[in-house]
Amino acid sequence: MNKYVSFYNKNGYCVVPNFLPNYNHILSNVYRTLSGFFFKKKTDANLDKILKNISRKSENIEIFKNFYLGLFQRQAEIYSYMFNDELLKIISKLNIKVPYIASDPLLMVSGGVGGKLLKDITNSPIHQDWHSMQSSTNALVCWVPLTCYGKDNYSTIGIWKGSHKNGLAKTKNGNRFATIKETSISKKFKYVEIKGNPGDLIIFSSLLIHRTVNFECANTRITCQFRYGDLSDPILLKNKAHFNYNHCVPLTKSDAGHLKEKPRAVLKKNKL
Ligand SMILES: O=C(O)CCC(=O)C(=O)O
Ligand SMILES: [Fe+2]
Repeated sequence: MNKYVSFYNKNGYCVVPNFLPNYNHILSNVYRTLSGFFFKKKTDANLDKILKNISRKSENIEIFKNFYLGLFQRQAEIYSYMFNDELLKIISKLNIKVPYIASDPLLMVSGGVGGKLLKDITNSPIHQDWHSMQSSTNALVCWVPLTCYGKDNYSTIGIWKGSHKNGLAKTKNGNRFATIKETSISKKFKYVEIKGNPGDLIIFSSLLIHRTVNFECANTRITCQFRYGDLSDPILLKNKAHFNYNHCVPLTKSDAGHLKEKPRAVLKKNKL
């Protein structure tokens, strides 16, 4: 473990290979969730095939975007992984003393057919997660790809090694992220694109500068993300216990008038 801690402190990230050997379990649930929702049948077909089938009907594209942002990313099973003992042990070694959940855990689809459907919803520009988390200084992101990343035609993230040490960078407001100009990043920080296998755990500081790296015609990558902050950091009190997370934007324009189908009253009938 110590080698991960010293690598993390120096570089702002570390990779724990093969952290989640049963990643396939989540992955096949994801397939079943998607095909169950759109086709009312559960299949184990591969992700790109399912997504291609979904995109065949043009009306599905909007539904898929809504589904992805509002419901799909919040499947109950993913929440249970936030309390994984091993994960909590590792983040405590990385100096998170009193962990709290700085954002809902997320499933993220990137590249391939999924990336084409979601466009800029899923393509992150150069950023630090701290801007959207506004949590403790030591807050961190655990990233668990359920597919390969950075190889075999799967997208990945590019990071600037050690850039967490410079604190919060200057940004301009983007659509979904506070964005950093590449030219403003010090040349001291070496840029690397990480690659590896499904089930690896990549932990990075919320201050590490990074971005999505997308490959044209790639396969669809899918990643679980867990973000933790530390209640023991005095910065939280200074920020008046502010809680912010605006990454996975919920559906805000709720206009009941657009609903075609309303829940039927079953209460009277069944005398519940
Ligand atoms: O998985 C990715 O492509 C990067 C996502 C990311 O950086 C974020 O959601 O903050
Ligand atoms: Fe990020």
